[in-house]
Amino acid sequence: MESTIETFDFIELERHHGAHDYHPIPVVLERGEGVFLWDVEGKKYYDFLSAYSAVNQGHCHPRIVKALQDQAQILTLTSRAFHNNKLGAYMKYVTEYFGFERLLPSNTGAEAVEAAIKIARKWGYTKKNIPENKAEIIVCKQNFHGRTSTIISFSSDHDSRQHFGPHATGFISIPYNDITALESVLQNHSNVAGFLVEPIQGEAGVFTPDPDFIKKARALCSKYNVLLMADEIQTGIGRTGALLAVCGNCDCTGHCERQEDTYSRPDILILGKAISGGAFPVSAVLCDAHIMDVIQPGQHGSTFGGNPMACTVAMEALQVIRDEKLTQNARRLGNRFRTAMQNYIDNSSIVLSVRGRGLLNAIVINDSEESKTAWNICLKLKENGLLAKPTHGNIIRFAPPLVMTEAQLDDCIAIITTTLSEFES
Ligand code: IF1
Repeated sequence: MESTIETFDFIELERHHGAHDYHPIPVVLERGEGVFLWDVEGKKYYDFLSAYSAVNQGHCHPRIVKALQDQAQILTLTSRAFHNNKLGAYMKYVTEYFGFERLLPSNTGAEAVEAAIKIARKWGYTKKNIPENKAEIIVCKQNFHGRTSTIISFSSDHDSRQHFGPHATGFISIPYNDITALESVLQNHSNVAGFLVEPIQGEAGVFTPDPDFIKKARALCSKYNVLLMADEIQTGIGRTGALLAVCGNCDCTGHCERQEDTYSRPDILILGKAISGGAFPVSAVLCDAHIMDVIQPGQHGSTFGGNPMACTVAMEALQVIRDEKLTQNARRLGNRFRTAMQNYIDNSSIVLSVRGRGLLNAIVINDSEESKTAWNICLKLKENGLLAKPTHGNIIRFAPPLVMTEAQLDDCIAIITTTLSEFES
Protein backbone atom coordinates (compact mmCIF):
# COMPACT_ATOMS: atom_id res chain seq x y z
CA MET A 1 0.00 0.00 0.00
CA GLU A 2 1.53 3.30 -1.07
CA SER A 3 0.33 5.20 1.99
CA THR A 4 2.12 2.83 4.36
CA ILE A 5 5.37 3.39 2.48
CA GLU A 6 4.89 7.10 3.00
CA THR A 7 4.80 6.79 6.80
CA PHE A 8 7.81 4.48 6.72
CA ASP A 9 9.74 6.96 4.54
CA PHE A 10 9.24 9.83 6.97
CA ILE A 11 10.41 7.67 9.84
CA GLU A 12 13.43 6.47 7.88
CA LEU A 13 14.40 10.06 7.03
CA GLU A 14 14.54 10.86 10.75
CA ARG A 15 16.41 7.67 11.53
CA HIS A 16 19.05 8.27 8.88
CA HIS A 17 19.65 11.95 9.46
CA GLY A 18 18.71 12.60 13.05
CA ALA A 19 20.07 11.85 16.48
CA HIS A 20 18.50 8.69 17.86
CA ASP A 21 17.35 10.44 21.00
CA TYR A 22 13.71 9.30 20.95
CA HIS A 23 11.68 6.17 20.38
CA PRO A 24 8.34 7.58 19.18
CA ILE A 25 5.08 5.79 18.51
CA PRO A 26 5.28 5.06 14.75
CA VAL A 27 2.83 7.70 13.53
CA VAL A 28 3.74 10.69 11.36
CA LEU A 29 1.52 13.67 12.08
CA GLU A 30 0.90 16.51 9.69
CA ARG A 31 -2.10 18.45 11.00
CA GLY A 32 -3.88 19.26 14.22
CA GLU A 33 -7.11 20.96 15.20
CA GLY A 34 -8.50 21.10 18.72
CA VAL A 35 -8.40 17.62 20.23
CA PHE A 36 -7.61 15.98 16.89
CA LEU A 37 -4.48 15.08 14.96
CA TRP A 38 -4.16 13.70 11.43
CA ASP A 39 -1.30 11.60 10.11
CA VAL A 40 0.25 11.75 6.64
CA GLU A 41 -2.11 9.03 5.48
CA GLY A 42 -5.14 11.10 6.44
CA LYS A 43 -6.05 9.02 9.49
CA LYS A 44 -7.62 11.03 12.30
CA TYR A 45 -6.78 10.59 15.98
CA TYR A 46 -7.76 11.89 19.37
CA ASP A 47 -4.62 13.35 20.95
CA PHE A 48 -4.19 11.98 24.47
CA LEU A 49 -0.74 13.43 25.10
CA SER A 50 -1.15 17.12 24.13
CA ALA A 51 2.58 17.34 23.44
CA TYR A 52 3.22 16.49 27.09
CA SER A 53 0.61 19.01 28.28
CA ALA A 54 1.83 21.90 26.13
CA VAL A 55 -1.26 21.96 23.91
CA ASN A 56 -3.82 22.46 26.69
CA GLN A 57 -5.74 24.96 24.53
CA GLY A 58 -6.01 22.43 21.68
CA HIS A 59 -4.08 22.21 18.43
CA CYS A 60 -3.86 25.33 16.29
CA HIS A 61 -6.25 27.32 18.41
CA PRO A 62 -7.51 30.04 16.02
CA ARG A 63 -6.96 32.90 18.48
CA ILE A 64 -3.44 31.77 19.34
CA VAL A 65 -2.56 31.21 15.69
CA LYS A 66 -3.89 34.65 14.82
CA ALA A 67 -1.83 36.29 17.58
CA LEU A 68 1.23 34.49 16.23
CA GLN A 69 0.57 35.48 12.62
CA ASP A 70 -0.21 39.10 13.42
CA GLN A 71 2.90 39.57 15.54
CA ALA A 72 5.10 37.74 13.01
CA GLN A 73 4.32 40.44 10.47
CA ILE A 74 5.27 43.27 12.80
CA LEU A 75 8.30 42.27 14.89
CA THR A 76 9.75 38.91 15.87
CA LEU A 77 12.95 39.51 17.83
CA THR A 78 14.90 42.41 19.22
CA SER A 79 16.99 40.65 21.88
CA ARG A 80 17.05 42.19 25.31
CA ALA A 81 19.70 44.69 24.25
CA PHE A 82 16.69 46.90 23.50
CA HIS A 83 13.20 47.09 24.91
CA ASN A 84 10.25 45.85 22.87
CA ASN A 85 6.69 47.11 23.13
CA LYS A 86 5.18 43.73 24.16
CA LEU A 87 7.41 42.61 27.00
CA GLY A 88 6.23 45.00 29.69
CA ALA A 89 2.56 44.36 29.00
CA TYR A 90 3.25 40.62 28.99
CA MET A 91 5.06 40.80 32.34
CA LYS A 92 2.22 42.83 33.86
CA TYR A 93 -0.40 40.44 32.50
CA VAL A 94 1.28 37.23 33.66
CA THR A 95 2.36 38.46 37.09
CA GLU A 96 -1.21 39.62 37.75
CA TYR A 97 -2.62 36.39 36.35
CA PHE A 98 -0.59 34.25 38.74
CA GLY A 99 -0.23 36.69 41.62
CA PHE A 100 3.53 37.36 41.71
CA GLU A 101 5.48 40.60 41.48
CA ARG A 102 8.13 39.74 38.89
CA LEU A 103 8.63 37.54 35.82
CA LEU A 104 11.85 36.35 34.24
CA PRO A 105 11.29 35.32 30.61
CA SER A 106 12.80 32.28 28.90
CA ASN A 107 11.99 29.76 26.20
CA THR A 108 12.09 26.13 27.30
CA GLY A 109 11.16 24.49 30.55
CA ALA A 110 14.69 23.37 31.37
CA GLU A 111 15.96 26.91 30.92
CA ALA A 112 13.39 28.22 33.37
CA VAL A 113 14.34 25.54 35.91
CA GLU A 114 18.00 26.53 35.49
CA ALA A 115 17.12 30.17 36.03
CA ALA A 116 15.11 29.27 39.14
CA ILE A 117 18.11 27.36 40.54
CA LYS A 118 20.36 30.38 39.95
CA ILE A 119 17.86 32.74 41.58
CA ALA A 120 17.46 30.46 44.61
CA ARG A 121 21.21 30.06 45.06
CA LYS A 122 21.89 33.77 44.74
CA TRP A 123 19.07 34.49 47.18
CA GLY A 124 20.71 31.98 49.53
CA TYR A 125 24.07 33.76 49.39
CA THR A 126 22.83 37.33 49.50
CA LYS A 127 19.73 37.07 51.72
CA LYS A 128 20.33 33.99 53.86
CA ASN A 129 24.09 34.40 54.22
CA ILE A 130 24.91 30.91 53.02
CA PRO A 131 28.72 30.64 52.66
CA GLU A 132 29.86 30.98 49.04
CA ASN A 133 29.54 27.78 46.96
CA LYS A 134 27.81 25.95 49.80
CA ALA A 135 24.19 26.45 48.74
CA GLU A 136 22.12 23.30 48.52
CA ILE A 137 18.83 22.59 46.84
CA ILE A 138 16.55 19.77 47.93
CA VAL A 139 15.00 17.76 45.09
CA CYS A 140 12.85 14.63 44.91
CA LYS A 141 13.64 11.16 43.64
CA GLN A 142 12.00 10.27 40.31
CA ASN A 143 11.86 13.96 39.44
CA PHE A 144 11.77 15.29 35.90
CA HIS A 145 12.88 18.89 35.41
CA GLY A 146 14.57 18.80 32.00
CA ARG A 147 17.69 17.71 30.19
CA THR A 148 20.49 20.21 30.85
CA SER A 149 23.73 18.99 32.38
CA THR A 150 22.93 20.53 35.77
CA ILE A 151 19.35 19.25 35.85
CA ILE A 152 20.28 15.68 34.93
CA SER A 153 22.83 15.77 37.73
CA PHE A 154 20.00 15.45 40.24
CA SER A 155 17.90 13.01 38.22
CA SER A 156 17.46 9.52 39.62
CA ASP A 157 16.91 8.08 36.14
CA HIS A 158 19.86 5.98 35.03
CA ASP A 159 19.55 6.67 31.28
CA SER A 160 19.25 10.40 31.88
CA ARG A 161 22.51 10.51 33.88
CA GLN A 162 24.86 7.76 32.85
CA HIS A 163 27.97 8.89 30.94
CA PHE A 164 26.91 12.53 31.11
CA GLY A 165 29.02 13.36 34.15
CA PRO A 166 30.81 14.89 35.90
CA HIS A 167 27.60 15.83 37.59
CA ALA A 168 26.83 19.10 39.32
CA THR A 169 26.85 19.06 43.11
CA GLY A 170 24.72 20.95 45.61
CA PHE A 171 21.57 18.87 45.42
CA ILE A 172 20.07 16.69 48.14
CA SER A 173 17.59 14.08 47.06
CA ILE A 174 14.65 12.94 49.20
CA PRO A 175 11.85 10.49 48.42
CA TYR A 176 8.83 12.19 46.86
CA ASN A 177 5.84 12.69 49.13
CA ASP A 178 7.97 12.16 52.24
CA ILE A 179 7.44 15.12 54.54
CA THR A 180 9.47 13.50 57.33
CA ALA A 181 12.49 13.19 55.03
CA LEU A 182 12.09 16.83 54.04
CA GLU A 183 12.02 18.02 57.63
CA SER A 184 14.97 15.87 58.57
CA VAL A 185 17.12 17.35 55.76
CA LEU A 186 16.02 20.86 56.69
CA GLN A 187 16.94 20.24 60.34
CA ASN A 188 20.40 18.94 59.48
CA HIS A 189 21.43 21.25 56.64
CA SER A 190 21.63 24.97 57.27
CA ASN A 191 22.77 25.84 53.74
CA VAL A 192 19.59 24.88 51.93
CA ALA A 193 18.36 27.64 49.63
CA GLY A 194 15.39 25.93 48.01
CA PHE A 195 13.15 22.90 47.70
CA LEU A 196 12.45 22.15 44.02
CA VAL A 197 9.35 20.02 43.52
CA GLU A 198 6.73 18.97 40.99
CA PRO A 199 3.28 19.15 42.66
CA ILE A 200 2.46 15.99 40.69
CA GLN A 201 5.32 13.97 39.22
CA GLY A 202 4.64 13.56 35.50
CA GLU A 203 7.47 11.45 34.22
CA ALA A 204 7.36 9.27 37.32
CA GLY A 205 3.96 8.12 36.01
CA VAL A 206 1.60 10.88 37.15
CA PHE A 207 2.43 10.23 40.76
CA THR A 208 0.00 12.28 42.84
CA PRO A 209 1.23 12.97 46.38
CA ASP A 210 -0.87 13.01 49.55
CA PRO A 211 -3.30 15.93 49.42
CA ASP A 212 -1.42 17.82 52.13
CA PHE A 213 2.15 17.13 50.99
CA ILE A 214 2.68 20.46 49.25
CA LYS A 215 0.88 22.33 52.02
CA LYS A 216 3.15 20.78 54.64
CA ALA A 217 6.21 21.38 52.47
CA ARG A 218 5.12 25.02 52.22
CA ALA A 219 4.97 25.30 56.01
CA LEU A 220 8.37 23.64 56.46
CA CYS A 221 10.02 25.89 53.86
CA SER A 222 8.69 28.93 55.71
CA LYS A 223 9.85 27.55 59.05
CA TYR A 224 13.41 26.92 57.81
CA ASN A 225 13.66 30.00 55.55
CA VAL A 226 13.95 27.96 52.37
CA LEU A 227 12.37 28.85 49.03
CA LEU A 228 9.59 26.58 47.82
CA MET A 229 10.21 26.19 44.09
CA ALA A 230 7.24 24.68 42.25
CA ASP A 231 7.92 23.23 38.81
CA GLU A 232 4.47 23.57 37.23
CA ILE A 233 5.77 23.26 33.69
CA GLN A 234 3.62 20.19 33.14
CA THR A 235 0.98 20.51 35.88
CA GLY A 236 0.24 24.21 35.53
CA ILE A 237 -2.24 26.25 33.51
CA GLY A 238 -5.45 24.32 33.92
CA ARG A 239 -4.13 20.82 33.34
CA THR A 240 -4.98 19.44 36.77
CA GLY A 241 -8.39 21.10 37.04
CA ALA A 242 -6.98 24.09 38.91
CA LEU A 243 -5.00 26.96 37.47
CA LEU A 244 -1.94 25.51 39.20
CA ALA A 245 -1.56 22.16 40.91
CA VAL A 246 -0.43 24.06 44.03
CA CYS A 247 -3.88 25.65 44.08
CA GLY A 248 -5.06 22.33 45.46
CA ASN A 249 -8.75 21.80 45.36
CA CYS A 250 -9.81 25.36 44.61
CA ASP A 251 -11.80 26.45 41.61
CA CYS A 252 -9.83 29.59 41.00
CA THR A 253 -9.12 31.01 37.61
CA GLY A 254 -6.06 32.93 38.53
CA HIS A 255 -6.68 34.71 41.81
CA CYS A 256 -5.34 32.04 44.10
CA GLU A 257 -4.43 34.44 46.88
CA ARG A 258 -8.12 34.49 47.79
CA GLN A 259 -8.10 30.72 48.38
CA GLU A 260 -5.72 30.49 51.26
CA ASP A 261 -7.23 27.32 52.66
CA THR A 262 -6.16 25.26 49.65
CA TYR A 263 -3.46 27.33 47.96
CA SER A 264 0.18 26.59 48.80
CA ARG A 265 1.87 29.64 47.36
CA PRO A 266 5.37 28.79 46.14
CA ASP A 267 8.15 31.34 46.50
CA ILE A 268 9.26 30.55 42.97
CA LEU A 269 6.84 29.36 40.28
CA ILE A 270 8.22 27.78 37.11
CA LEU A 271 6.00 27.67 34.00
CA GLY A 272 6.46 26.45 30.44
CA LYS A 273 4.65 24.32 27.89
CA ALA A 274 0.99 25.46 27.91
CA ILE A 275 1.84 29.09 28.67
CA SER A 276 1.99 29.39 24.86
CA GLY A 277 -0.56 26.69 24.07
CA GLY A 278 2.24 24.87 22.28
CA ALA A 279 2.46 27.44 19.50
CA PHE A 280 5.87 28.78 20.49
CA PRO A 281 8.54 27.89 23.06
CA VAL A 282 7.79 30.08 26.09
CA SER A 283 8.74 29.57 29.73
CA ALA A 284 8.93 31.79 32.76
CA VAL A 285 10.05 32.08 36.35
CA LEU A 286 7.74 34.03 38.65
CA CYS A 287 8.47 35.28 42.15
CA ASP A 288 8.26 38.40 44.26
CA ALA A 289 10.67 41.31 44.00
CA HIS A 290 12.63 40.53 47.17
CA ILE A 291 13.68 37.27 45.52
CA MET A 292 13.84 38.17 41.82
CA ASP A 293 15.83 41.33 42.42
CA VAL A 294 18.90 39.33 43.44
CA ILE A 295 19.41 39.08 39.67
CA GLN A 296 21.01 42.19 38.22
CA PRO A 297 22.07 43.15 34.65
CA GLY A 298 24.71 40.83 33.24
CA GLN A 299 23.89 37.97 35.60
CA HIS A 300 21.30 36.15 33.48
CA GLY A 301 19.80 36.38 30.01
CA SER A 302 18.68 34.79 26.77
CA THR A 303 18.66 35.91 23.13
CA PHE A 304 15.10 34.76 22.56
CA GLY A 305 13.68 35.15 26.07
CA GLY A 306 10.95 37.79 26.20
CA ASN A 307 10.71 38.19 22.44
CA PRO A 308 7.56 39.89 21.14
CA MET A 309 6.27 36.72 19.48
CA ALA A 310 6.49 34.80 22.77
CA CYS A 311 4.85 37.63 24.71
CA THR A 312 1.94 38.04 22.31
CA VAL A 313 1.29 34.33 21.92
CA ALA A 314 1.50 33.62 25.65
CA MET A 315 -0.89 36.41 26.60
CA GLU A 316 -3.45 35.10 24.11
CA ALA A 317 -2.94 31.49 25.22
CA LEU A 318 -3.51 32.41 28.86
CA GLN A 319 -6.56 34.49 28.01
CA VAL A 320 -8.00 31.49 26.12
CA ILE A 321 -7.66 29.40 29.30
CA ARG A 322 -9.84 31.92 31.12
CA ASP A 323 -12.33 32.73 28.37
CA GLU A 324 -13.05 29.09 27.58
CA LYS A 325 -13.05 28.03 31.24
CA LEU A 326 -10.60 25.25 30.41
CA THR A 327 -9.54 24.79 34.02
CA GLN A 328 -13.09 24.01 35.06
CA ASN A 329 -13.54 21.76 32.02
CA ALA A 330 -10.39 19.82 32.94
CA ARG A 331 -11.72 19.27 36.44
CA ARG A 332 -15.14 18.10 35.26
CA LEU A 333 -13.86 15.83 32.49
CA GLY A 334 -11.09 14.49 34.70
CA ASN A 335 -13.59 13.29 37.29
CA ARG A 336 -15.70 11.72 34.55
CA PHE A 337 -12.66 10.01 33.05
CA ARG A 338 -11.38 8.52 36.31
CA THR A 339 -14.86 7.32 37.27
CA ALA A 340 -15.27 5.57 33.93
CA MET A 341 -11.81 4.05 34.12
CA GLN A 342 -12.38 2.88 37.69
CA ASN A 343 -15.59 1.18 36.57
CA TYR A 344 -13.61 -0.61 33.92
CA ILE A 345 -10.81 -1.52 36.33
CA ASP A 346 -13.25 -3.10 38.79
CA ASN A 347 -13.69 -5.94 36.28
CA SER A 348 -10.25 -5.89 34.70
CA SER A 349 -7.15 -7.99 35.14
CA ILE A 350 -4.97 -5.98 32.73
CA VAL A 351 -5.38 -2.56 34.40
CA LEU A 352 -4.45 -2.21 38.07
CA SER A 353 -5.35 1.39 38.81
CA VAL A 354 -6.07 4.88 37.53
CA ARG A 355 -4.68 8.02 39.11
CA GLY A 356 -4.32 11.70 38.43
CA ARG A 357 -5.98 15.05 38.82
CA GLY A 358 -7.97 16.99 36.25
CA LEU A 359 -6.91 15.83 32.80
CA LEU A 360 -3.46 14.63 33.86
CA ASN A 361 -4.07 10.94 34.40
CA ALA A 362 -2.42 7.57 34.05
CA ILE A 363 -3.37 3.93 34.25
CA VAL A 364 -1.08 1.26 35.61
CA ILE A 365 -0.90 -1.88 33.50
CA ASN A 366 -0.71 -5.22 35.26
CA ASP A 367 2.69 -6.21 33.92
CA SER A 368 6.38 -5.58 34.65
CA GLU A 369 8.18 -2.32 33.80
CA GLU A 370 10.22 -4.32 31.30
CA SER A 371 7.16 -5.73 29.55
CA LYS A 372 5.92 -4.54 26.17
CA THR A 373 2.25 -4.62 27.18
CA ALA A 374 1.75 -0.86 27.65
CA TRP A 375 3.58 -0.17 24.41
CA ASN A 376 1.45 -2.71 22.57
CA ILE A 377 -1.72 -1.21 24.04
CA CYS A 378 -0.62 2.20 22.76
CA LEU A 379 -0.05 0.74 19.28
CA LYS A 380 -3.55 -0.72 19.41
CA LEU A 381 -4.96 2.59 20.66
CA LYS A 382 -3.32 4.23 17.67
CA GLU A 383 -4.99 1.74 15.35
CA ASN A 384 -8.27 2.54 17.06
CA GLY A 385 -7.78 6.29 16.61
CA LEU A 386 -6.27 7.55 19.87
CA LEU A 387 -2.68 8.60 20.56
CA ALA A 388 -1.09 8.02 23.95
CA LYS A 389 2.38 7.13 25.17
CA PRO A 390 3.65 4.76 27.85
CA THR A 391 5.94 5.98 30.58
CA HIS A 392 8.07 3.68 32.72
CA GLY A 393 7.14 0.61 30.71
CA ASN A 394 3.87 -0.25 32.42
CA ILE A 395 2.13 3.13 32.82
CA ILE A 396 0.08 4.92 30.16
CA ARG A 397 -0.40 8.66 30.52
CA PHE A 398 -3.74 10.15 29.41
CA ALA A 399 -3.63 13.92 28.95
CA PRO A 400 -5.92 15.21 26.19
CA PRO A 401 -6.23 18.91 25.31
CA LEU A 402 -8.48 20.70 27.78
CA VAL A 403 -10.85 21.85 25.02
CA MET A 404 -12.38 18.38 24.81
CA THR A 405 -16.17 18.08 25.09
CA GLU A 406 -17.99 15.56 27.25
CA ALA A 407 -19.24 13.70 24.16
CA GLN A 408 -15.71 13.50 22.78
CA LEU A 409 -14.43 12.24 26.12
CA ASP A 410 -17.09 9.52 26.19
CA ASP A 411 -16.05 8.57 22.67
CA CYS A 412 -12.43 8.31 23.89
CA ILE A 413 -13.38 6.29 26.97
CA ALA A 414 -15.09 3.82 24.61
CA ILE A 415 -11.97 3.58 22.44
CA ILE A 416 -9.75 3.07 25.47
CA THR A 417 -11.92 0.46 27.20
CA THR A 418 -12.56 -1.44 23.97
CA THR A 419 -8.84 -1.50 23.25
CA LEU A 420 -7.97 -2.58 26.78
CA SER A 421 -10.51 -5.39 26.67
CA GLU A 422 -8.59 -6.91 23.75
CA PHE A 423 -5.70 -7.41 26.18
CA GLU A 424 -7.67 -9.03 28.99
CA SER A 425 -6.75 -12.65 29.56
C1 IF1 B 1 10.83 14.91 26.70
C2 IF1 B 1 8.10 13.72 31.01
C3 IF1 B 1 6.32 15.13 30.34
C4 IF1 B 1 8.65 18.73 32.79
C5 IF1 B 1 8.81 19.36 34.02
C6 IF1 B 1 10.60 20.64 33.19
C7 IF1 B 1 10.51 20.06 31.93
C8 IF1 B 1 9.53 19.09 31.73
C9 IF1 B 1 7.91 19.02 35.15
C10 IF1 B 1 11.45 20.46 30.85
C11 IF1 B 1 9.44 18.43 30.45
C12 IF1 B 1 8.83 16.63 29.15
C13 IF1 B 1 9.83 16.75 28.08
C14 IF1 B 1 9.70 15.45 27.40
C15 IF1 B 1 9.03 14.48 28.19
C16 IF1 B 1 8.32 15.34 29.16
C17 IF1 B 1 7.57 14.78 30.15
F1 IF1 B 1 7.56 12.58 30.65
F2 IF1 B 1 9.38 13.59 30.96
F3 IF1 B 1 7.74 13.98 32.27
F4 IF1 B 1 5.85 16.22 29.96
F5 IF1 B 1 5.52 14.34 30.90
N1 IF1 B 1 9.78 20.29 34.18
N2 IF1 B 1 8.74 17.43 30.24
O1 IF1 B 1 7.70 17.80 32.62
O2 IF1 B 1 10.82 21.22 29.88
O3 IF1 B 1 12.88 21.81 28.61
O4 IF1 B 1 11.38 20.05 27.72
O5 IF1 B 1 10.64 22.45 27.75
O6 IF1 B 1 10.59 14.51 25.58
O7 IF1 B 1 11.93 14.84 27.27
P1 IF1 B 1 11.48 21.38 28.41
